[in-house]
Amino acid sequence: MTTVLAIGTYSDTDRAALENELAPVFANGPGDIAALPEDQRRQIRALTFMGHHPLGGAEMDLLPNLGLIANFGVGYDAIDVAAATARGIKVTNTPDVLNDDVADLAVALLIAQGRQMLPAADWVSSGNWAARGNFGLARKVSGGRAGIVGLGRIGRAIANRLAAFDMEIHYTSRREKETPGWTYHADPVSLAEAVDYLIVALVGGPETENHVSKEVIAALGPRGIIVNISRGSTIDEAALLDALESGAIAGAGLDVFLNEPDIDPRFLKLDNVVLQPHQGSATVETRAAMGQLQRDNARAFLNGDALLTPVN
Ligand code: 8YV
Repeated sequence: MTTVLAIGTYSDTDRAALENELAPVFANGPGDIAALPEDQRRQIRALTFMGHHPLGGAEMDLLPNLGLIANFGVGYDAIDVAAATARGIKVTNTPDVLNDDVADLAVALLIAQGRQMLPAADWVSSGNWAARGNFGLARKVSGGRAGIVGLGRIGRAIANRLAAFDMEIHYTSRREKETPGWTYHADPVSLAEAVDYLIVALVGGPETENHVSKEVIAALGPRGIIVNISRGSTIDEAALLDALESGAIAGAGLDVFLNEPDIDPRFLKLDNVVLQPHQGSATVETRAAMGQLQRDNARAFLNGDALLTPVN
């Protein structure tokens, strides 16, 4: 009897591991649940979920015996956790195992934009270096002032890395935290005024929507670079595009967007950005660890054991 439904586009390795460990029925997205035969839907007790399409109460109601949604990812903003809780459904995620990779990418985006690595690489591959001489000068990143928006697990991993670059660390968070002397700002406008680099590491969801507002972006100023490795929804994207187009800020390094993967075409015309296709956790090692934790949560639930990383 199939008791597990696996939703999402899994890697071949994860798909094989899911088949081996949980023998699930597969579906591409939440929109495909309704098409499963009713007797199969009734058997489902655990759902392994991957992706960013909304999973709400209506979909949960199609699975009357569902007791667990095990998310592949630390961010679970696609899942209506309140609706799950109201139905007695537990939700788990995959925290910590991806902190290093996401923090590495944030630093890479910051340095890539600050040091103009994409245009400089083009300068070499286009033959301009030999034909036209040296590429222009970029800007120094080490020793600069960095503002971390959201000092959770990933924000802290980013701050630790930037501290090793001798950067002055400022942060904003729901509350002041214990740090090795980093400067707390109660609001993001005051944070943006104090720094040159703003690195967004918030959780997604309605609470943080447009947290990096038009005012925050304006406060960062014309030397400012914004890095976002969280969710597209955390920044007022229209205001960000306006600021990048007008030069109100210097540039951005972005891994996340609204409406991924159909991102706003205005991004494609900019020459002051480094864009990534939501790659923060996308290494072989980390994705394997995330998949393992997701399956371990599902198995624990099915065996009646304590969940490893519950969120409700
Ligand atoms: C995604 C992520 O889970 O962990 C997160 O919150 O955004 C990513 O690691 C991954 O892209 C799979 O959808």
